[in-house]
Amino acid sequence: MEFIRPTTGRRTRRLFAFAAVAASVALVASGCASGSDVGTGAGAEGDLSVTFIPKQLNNPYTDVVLGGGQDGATAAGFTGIEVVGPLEASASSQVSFINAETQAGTSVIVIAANDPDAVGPALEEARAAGAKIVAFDSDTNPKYRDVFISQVVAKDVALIQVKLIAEQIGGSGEIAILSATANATNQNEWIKFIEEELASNPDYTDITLVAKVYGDDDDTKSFQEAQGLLQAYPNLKGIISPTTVGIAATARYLSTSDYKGKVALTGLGLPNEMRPFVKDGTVTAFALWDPAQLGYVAAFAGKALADGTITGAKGDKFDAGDMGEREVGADGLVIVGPPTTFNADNIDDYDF
Ligand code: RAM
Repeated sequence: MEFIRPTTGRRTRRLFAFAAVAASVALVASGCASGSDVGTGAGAEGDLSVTFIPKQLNNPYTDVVLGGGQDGATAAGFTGIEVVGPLEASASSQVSFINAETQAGTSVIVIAANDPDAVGPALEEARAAGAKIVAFDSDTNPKYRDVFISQVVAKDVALIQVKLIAEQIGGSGEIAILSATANATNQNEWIKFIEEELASNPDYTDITLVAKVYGDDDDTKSFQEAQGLLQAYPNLKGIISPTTVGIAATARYLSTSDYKGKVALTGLGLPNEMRPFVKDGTVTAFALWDPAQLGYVAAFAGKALADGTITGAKGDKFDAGDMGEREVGADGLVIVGPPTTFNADNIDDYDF
């Protein structure tokens, strides 16, 4: 299987990458366990292997991230490339997959943590066996990984969502957050910054956050949580859902309810999933980054760690192929790119 490099502005190539990976992940999900070897196979002396462990496999966002990841891993020169992971994003669901990689002697594990600490002991064992650990999307406790590849500056993710909801509700009223799982590092960091911004920015004095609920990145549960919010808070004016699963499920609920066009919805969504809800007036604007780039840069970071050209120290620089040279910041943090806001004017320019 070939993977096409994510190149900003070349939408058709990206669509192809997404379709290819969606097919591979579908194979994984319907196969016996939750894994697939999509590379040329490791084994020969000196070969480097990488395994991606996303939060969960049955998530369209994950498919796009892994498309970039597998493409980046191929371009970086890994000879064994695998994707394994749980079908739901519970805290300890990734431990058995990490243990299997330790047993297999995998060179690099790239993981989006469902819980910052639950994966810790297993990752420590993997490291003791020689593996390099790249966290991406959702960080582990920093002591358990070499670098964290973050899609954007965490605070910027929070600020853009607060700004969008404030605009959409006219600057005052009750809002709620519909998140993914309660343990997810990325979600909790964004929510912390959202709460801080609401509390400290005078522009948002008249906005009240009344509830935080968790759809667990499960479509049905997210849909039900959205429904529950609207019933429990009759004065609710807006919902922020910083998860692609949550925002799509909430939009689906709103779109056929009396709340359509009356209760605002923003957050982080995939343009292809959100397009119908932007076109039908359920959603005005939402944000995201390019998920394929996240996986792509993570693969190159893993290669640089495995080669020993970086250790994850501040100031380390590594080549990230089409994404250019990247620098490691404080606490092993690597930032990929800026967030984009999608609305009726630009959504048709994106295909992921
Ligand atoms: C969901 C997941 C993921 C997050 C995106 C925005 O798919 O929770 O971790 O980064 O949304």
